[in-house]
Amino acid sequence: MSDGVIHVAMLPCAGMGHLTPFLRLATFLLHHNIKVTLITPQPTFILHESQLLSRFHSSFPQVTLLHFDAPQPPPLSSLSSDSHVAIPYFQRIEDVGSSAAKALSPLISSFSPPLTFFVSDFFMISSILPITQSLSIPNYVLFTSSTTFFTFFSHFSALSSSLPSSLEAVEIPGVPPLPISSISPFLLAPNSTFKKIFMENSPMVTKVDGFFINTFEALEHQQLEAVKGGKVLSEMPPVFAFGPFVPCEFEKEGDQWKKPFKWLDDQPSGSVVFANFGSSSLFEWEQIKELARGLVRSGCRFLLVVKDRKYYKEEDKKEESSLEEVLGDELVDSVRKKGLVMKEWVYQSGILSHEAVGGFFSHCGWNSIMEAAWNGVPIFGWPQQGDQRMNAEVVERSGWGTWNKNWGWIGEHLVKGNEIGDAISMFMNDESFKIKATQIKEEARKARSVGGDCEVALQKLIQKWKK
Ligand code: BUP
Repeated sequence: MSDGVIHVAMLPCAGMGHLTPFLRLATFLLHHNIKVTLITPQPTFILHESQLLSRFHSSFPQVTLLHFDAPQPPPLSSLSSDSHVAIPYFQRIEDVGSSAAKALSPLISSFSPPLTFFVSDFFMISSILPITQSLSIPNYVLFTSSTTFFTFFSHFSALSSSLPSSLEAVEIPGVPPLPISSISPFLLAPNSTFKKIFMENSPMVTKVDGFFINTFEALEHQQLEAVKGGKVLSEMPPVFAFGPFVPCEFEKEGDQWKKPFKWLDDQPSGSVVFANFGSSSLFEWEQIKELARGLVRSGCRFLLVVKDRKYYKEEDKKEESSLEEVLGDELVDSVRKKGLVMKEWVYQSGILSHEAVGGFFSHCGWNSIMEAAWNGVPIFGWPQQGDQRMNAEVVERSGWGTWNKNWGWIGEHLVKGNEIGDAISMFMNDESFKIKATQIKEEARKARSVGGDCEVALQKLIQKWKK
């Protein structure tokens, strides 16, 4: 530390689900007078990342933005229809890690003021830690998923040899057994890139200076207690629950974010189910049709955001597919009677805060879950990949949502409209989810209030960094 300035460098991996929580954490640190340098790979994985970064920078010009080059995998839009959408993403994680490992040392050793600490991404611990250690810079890691998934991640290398042959569930000390069916098939496969990333990073958990997790006590008390109390791993470094990360103003995109709000403003309070499934859960057209049929059948008002593989061409303005092309004229007509369908990026955290929204039909990405918690919106989960089934469990266990375990991983089978419609109708009419979601919101706000858990934890760290 120099002249009392606390200086952090932060390095998110790829994807909005990683960049967004890094920027929200950066905002939290900036509000506590911590100097922030942000180091990001170029080009970004999707266009929205670079747009979000530039809006963040306009809001906080005092932040130093640095880039390093990382090879860009083929765009999602170029995938053949039988390739899994996650594969280019796994490749991207690997590429960002190895590029960062080459670029970082000269970048950070000359910083002025020198770095007080570094925050890296949990997918890149093995690439970054040797560098920060060689420069004697404390290395904290932002874990961008649930604590539940963290217990699994930190045990992964020990578990992995027994994973495919395990019976029904995996035992992790101090937390409920984890059903094998909740583990991504890519982590059960013998040679996937995703598994390799986990195998490289999971053993490094005990070597870092601490973990920041976007969660809060009332939501994951048992998991946090098990992690912090050394039950999950006896040599666990300090773990700080800094969530829920609060959505920020700079996340609004130009005037475009206003589009669905005009429609939402005309809907009765709590009547709308908002369906959005993340940036990488790209549905086939057949599934999008069933989804639309299901929402019509549910009888609820709905705001549906759809992204198919062509979405990424659209993003690059290479190709557009109209709603009529995807759904057909007849379905478009019935959809328009009750709903609004958007084929573009929306201001999700803002939509979740709109009073017309009474339920969230979600892929259960962790940021999405935390945004729903922040706004007290019940969740019907349709987890598709990665950590999402474990995240859906967190919601179900705490009583503010549910999910259907038979719907499978993305693309495994077609989920029919009648099943979707009946599930959503039951969900939207269940008052118990609403009551519990309101309590979750109160706890979420308390955790982030002045004198709440986050503030107390950060102040303790600031005292430590100042020494
Ligand atoms: Br899609 C979408 N608008 O239209 P998660 C996402 N988001 O603001 P994960 C938007 O992106 P994947 C959109 O609010 C959240 O902060 C959303 O993170 C925002 O998803 C973030 O929910 C997405 O953690 O999957 O697991 O990273 O990358 O598919 O979104």
